[in-house]
Amino acid sequence: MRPDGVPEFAIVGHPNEGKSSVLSTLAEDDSVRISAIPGETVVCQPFPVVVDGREIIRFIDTPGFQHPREILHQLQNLQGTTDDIIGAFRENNADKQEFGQDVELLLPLTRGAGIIYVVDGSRPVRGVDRAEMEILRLTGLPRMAILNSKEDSTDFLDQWKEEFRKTFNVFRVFNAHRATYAERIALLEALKHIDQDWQKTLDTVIAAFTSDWAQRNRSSAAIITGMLAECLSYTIVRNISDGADEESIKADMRMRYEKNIRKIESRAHQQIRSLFKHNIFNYDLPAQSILHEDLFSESTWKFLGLTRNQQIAAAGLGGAGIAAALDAATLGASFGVFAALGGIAGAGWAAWSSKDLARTRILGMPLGGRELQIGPVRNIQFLYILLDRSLIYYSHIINWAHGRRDYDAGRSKRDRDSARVGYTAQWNSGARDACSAFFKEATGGESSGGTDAERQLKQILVDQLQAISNSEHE
Ligand SMILES: Nc1nc2c(ncn2[C@@H]2O[C@H](COP(=O)(O)OP(=O)(O)OP(=O)(O)O)[C@@H](O)[C@H]2O)c(=O)[nH]1
Ligand SMILES: [Mg+2]
Repeated sequence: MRPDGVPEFAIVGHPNEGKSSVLSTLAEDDSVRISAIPGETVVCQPFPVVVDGREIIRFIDTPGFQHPREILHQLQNLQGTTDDIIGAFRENNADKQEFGQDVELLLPLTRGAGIIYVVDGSRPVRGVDRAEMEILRLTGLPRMAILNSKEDSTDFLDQWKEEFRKTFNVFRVFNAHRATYAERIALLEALKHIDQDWQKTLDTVIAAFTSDWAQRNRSSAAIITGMLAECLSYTIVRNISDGADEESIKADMRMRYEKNIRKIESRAHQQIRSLFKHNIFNYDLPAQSILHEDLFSESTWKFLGLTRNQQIAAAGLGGAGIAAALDAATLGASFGVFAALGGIAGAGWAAWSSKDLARTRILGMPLGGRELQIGPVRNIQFLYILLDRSLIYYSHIINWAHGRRDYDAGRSKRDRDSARVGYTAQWNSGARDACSAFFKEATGGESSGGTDAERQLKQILVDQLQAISNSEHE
């Protein structure tokens, strides 16, 4: 622990094992330099974690060990001659160029930093690893080992665990590319046990992490409800003169209408992305994600939002007779029912209206032609689709480990064609009532800010977001 009371952890290990990746994920910092070429990190660099303007924990990125056997040998010789063998080693080798990185990486340990030792658990234990672990043991500092497997192989995990037992009182499997929020918290919980003196401070760190996360979820819920209100109430109005080509004007209005709604949605998603500190890299979503489909595509409307029966109920059609009739009418073509209910295929989800301008006068002159309006949204299914897309986006964002710089294809188990993929189909009738009330307000020209319906929907979202955070990703 540092004199300033901020717990400090040095992330150390062999070159190219994933030290910087682990740090990037733990500190939620995508500015950390990561590379497939060993020797990317050459100097120690602190990465503070700041919550509410206060630094609560600090991780130090360090270069990898270059000469672990030689360091160990020197440290063993220094034992008994001084209390500060690390300091003495650094002094003795300060001007030896080949030890430059070794001297550098040991610096935070002279300040009493806790140690997080990172190894790639998908390869076997070697002699140099044992030398490194022995060096760390000789420092006498609180330490934890992390198995970060770069490949899927688990053949060597037991070997590593056995080795760790000799030198570390705490070790964890932690995947820098796939760790979720829940796994980050679990790692911090484990870190508590490296030293009794650190327990209280780390409890404070965990509490700060958790409440910061809850705050981000509340902000996300507000962003989503705001986006919904904006999209649902959105309208475009245009005056058309007598004899104008109404069909092409309508097509043009529809295009602009959809484009602007896409923009409102995408802006909200980007806001969520930066809330979760993904600032630099614009990762691509997994190849099979339904989010690759356009908001207005048939697949989107088929796989997200309310189930067919829920839609029938929401449309007020009710009754087994109607359901059966629809079934018969749409046999073999499940999409048909969405059209029947004013779904995307019928393009009836947005209201068209027109007003005769013949009697409207400006400065005493009668106006000819008509006023055409598209919007607000008419089909409540659209609300659920926007909700599902936001929730799926949120789930990807929070599970994008910051240390991961690309998506490995084919990871997801979620099979888009075998099941519905949205969240809202699971919502109970209380939640759906809140959605209906919110929809009515937003599309009825009433303000949806600060109303009971808005507050209720926000709370439902906060609970849903927390549930997604606590669940295992795909
Ligand atoms: N698939 C996979 N690759 C990983 C993981 N962790 C690290 N890598 C990759 O391994 C390489 C090295 O990662 P770094 O985090 O830069 O490793 P480092 O230990 O900091 O390396 P130096 O700074 O060079 O000592 C990069 O190409 C990473 O993308 C992981 O959990 N899964
Ligand atoms: Mg590095």
